Amino acid sequence: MDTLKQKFADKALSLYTEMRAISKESGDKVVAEVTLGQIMSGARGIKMMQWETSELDANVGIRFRGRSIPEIKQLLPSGPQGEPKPEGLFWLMLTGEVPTKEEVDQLTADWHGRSEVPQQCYTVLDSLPADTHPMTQFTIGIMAMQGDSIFDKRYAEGLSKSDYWDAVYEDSMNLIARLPRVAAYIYRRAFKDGKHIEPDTSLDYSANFAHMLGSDDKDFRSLMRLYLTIHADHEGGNASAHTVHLVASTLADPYRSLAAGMNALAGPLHGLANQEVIKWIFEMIDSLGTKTPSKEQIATYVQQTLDEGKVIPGYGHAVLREPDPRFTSQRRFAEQYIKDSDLIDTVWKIFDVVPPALQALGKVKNPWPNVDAHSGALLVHYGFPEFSFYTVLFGVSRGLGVLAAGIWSRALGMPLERPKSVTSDWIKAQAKK
Ligand code: CMX
Repeated sequence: MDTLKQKFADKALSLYTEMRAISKESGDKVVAEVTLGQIMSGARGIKMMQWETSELDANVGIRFRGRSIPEIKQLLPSGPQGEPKPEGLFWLMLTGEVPTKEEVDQLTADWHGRSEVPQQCYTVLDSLPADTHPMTQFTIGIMAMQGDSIFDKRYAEGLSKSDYWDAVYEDSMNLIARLPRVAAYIYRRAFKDGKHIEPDTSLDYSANFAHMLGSDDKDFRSLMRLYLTIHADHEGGNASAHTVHLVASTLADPYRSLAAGMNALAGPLHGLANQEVIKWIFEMIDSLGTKTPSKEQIATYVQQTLDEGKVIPGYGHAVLREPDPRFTSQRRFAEQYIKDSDLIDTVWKIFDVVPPALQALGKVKNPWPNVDAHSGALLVHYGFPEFSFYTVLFGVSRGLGVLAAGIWSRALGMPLERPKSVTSDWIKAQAKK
């Protein structure tokens, strides 16, 4: 067994035993109450699942195994310019330990060794019109590899419950290794006349992905390291993570559960917001007829968007109540690496204009930017203006978090998820009480 798998197995076994004992001894303990308002507003804040890999604090933002984004940047092994490698984050999420540089290098090599994509995936993708939305291609590409599921095969042969995690681990590692190749294939067929670029396994996970997309710029490689790290996980309740968790709880294999989660990520209120942000900015620039709009012009355009009954993409959050540290880390990256970009200046002006406009509505709980408010402008700067592809980048990263969490779910023996629904009659009756 490789070092990572062995480390995980040791930790998982002891936590499994501990959680079983807690469930037996304290399972009846009341820990929260639920209001009608929470039931009627998308289950906001209701604690109803266990998720090992990260936890979201409304004011601090995401903490991966207790470490905030600034701490992650300090602690994890990094690329040449200091941005953390997502391999290190995956190790941390799975084991709770900060890996050494050697351990991260081993993981990079392991993923390279697993990254061959089966031909049928490319054949299926090639059968789709090249202008099929990249997120649709991505989920189809993932499903086209489902026949390779080790969990599916071993389950059909009669897999013991205690070995579920092992098969899910193998599927998850294979999927994570293959996702950048599938994503790059989709990008090159959709936007670069199908001229594909062979992987370079001398590079780390992120730099190789950047290379296959078509960029060997060292700053873009650093951006990819940061991007793939900060988008990976945002606790379990967000739509993509929760979908993966729910579907996997039926013992659907990681290919099926990840594809389901990617469809959730493709909604404009969730991951697709990263394409919507840049689309909205481009439309604003077109409509105002200037690449350097003033704050006053932006404020007028924001108001017009709100008056049309639309949301301002990249702003607001279901849990966060402060500017998203994932936004802040991208802003710091831009300040460090990018000088004189009209587009990035515009993103910063929007940051000054939108929060007061949303606050003035009197109903928006969080007027601050989320992760999606900045990412597109960075990608455009490095030569990737094809915004319909952006959610695929998010998806490659999200795979790291949800698959790590999925390995934990099977190792801890988590059951089929089945919360209770209620009818409007029940709600009316409760309201009268
Ligand atoms: N622009 C305009 N109105 C907004 C808004 C925004 N950015 N954010 C919230 N509101 C509105 C809501 O639509 C809601 O209006 P109604 O009561 O008329 O339905 C009201 O403010 C209250 O919403 P909330 O409780 O503050 O926010 P929710 O938890 O319901 O929704 C979110 C959160 C993210 C869906 C919402 O803020 C939004 O639509 N943002 C824009 C889309 C976006 O950027 N999504 C990406 C989020 C990050 C991610 O998941 O990837």
